[in-house]
Amino acid sequence: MKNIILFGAPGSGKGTQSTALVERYGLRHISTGDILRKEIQAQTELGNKAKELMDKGQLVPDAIIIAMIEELIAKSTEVKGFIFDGFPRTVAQAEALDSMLVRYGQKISSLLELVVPDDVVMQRLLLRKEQEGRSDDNEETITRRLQVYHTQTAPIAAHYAKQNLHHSVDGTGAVEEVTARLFQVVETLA
Ligand code: B4P
Repeated sequence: MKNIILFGAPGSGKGTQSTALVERYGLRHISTGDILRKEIQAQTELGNKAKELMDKGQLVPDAIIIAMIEELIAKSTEVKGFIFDGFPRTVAQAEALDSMLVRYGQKISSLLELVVPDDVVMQRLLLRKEQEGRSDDNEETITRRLQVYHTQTAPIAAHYAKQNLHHSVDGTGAVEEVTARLFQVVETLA
């Protein structure tokens, strides 16, 4: 099984590139951002709590996210592997994911980091605000999300580098160019 973490700053192209990876390799896509946005739309208790935090550019508590992922993995039988998009976002989430996978006789195959400078990310997300109107895509919240990324999320790269599972991929340029770079790395994975 291939279990891939697609990693990077907000707006680095995780959601965009997940679609291409899922199509090519038939992996099960798990996007915590998408799951949370569905909860918000359905106005569940979790959704209301998540909206408050997401609109401030903060992370949803680890315990909630970890329980959500555990349930999804338990339900996903007969899959070729997973593509984790936007998860893990803290080292605690990464450690919980590692132990969860061990319980299912699985492990992470690779963490693919999409490297995109902060100013490019800012431009992309402001453009998405115009196109899709996501409430967390305004300048103040994006700045906060980037701070949270650099302090709480970026250390995850070192966690997987220690296991020789970290690969950096240039996330700038056209979507198709980035996809081609990702495919090149995935082809080298066992
Ligand atoms: P996410 O939904 O994960 O949102 P994101 O980080 O902004 O990235 P996304 O995948 O949507 O965007 P993409 O880079 O593809 O998280 C939202 C919030 O949910 C978080 O801030 C947090 O509060 C909460 N949350 C989610 N997961 C959590 C967790 N595990 N723990 C705690 N809290 C969690 O694309 C961005 C834009 O760039 C798009 O418009 C796209 O079209 C464009 N784009 C992509 N590639 C491009 C390219 N090569 N060139 C030009 N534009 C490009």
